[in-house]
Amino acid sequence: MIKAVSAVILLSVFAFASAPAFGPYSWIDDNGGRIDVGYYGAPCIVDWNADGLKDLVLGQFSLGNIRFYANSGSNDSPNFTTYSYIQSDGVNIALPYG
Ligand SMILES: [Ca+2]
Repeated sequence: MIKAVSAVILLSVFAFASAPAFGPYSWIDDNGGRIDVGYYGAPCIVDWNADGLKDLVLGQFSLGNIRFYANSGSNDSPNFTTYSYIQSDGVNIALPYG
């Protein structure tokens, strides 16, 4: 039994052992201007509104708010025009900062 568990763990390690590959960085723009949240920006690419397009969810240091940029382009060529703050019960979610 111990050998079987060890084999499963070892196979799991090999299945996820490949290193991530990163390309060169690029700036993300909205309405032709560079998105800038100051410092300590925390971006996440996720289909937040479940429309099949990957959106940008971006934590910002200032006020600890979280921006949501809906993707109006495609997954291969995303387009972000404006943002709204993610809210809960009509209130902007704010995480501790500073
Ligand atoms: Ca989406």
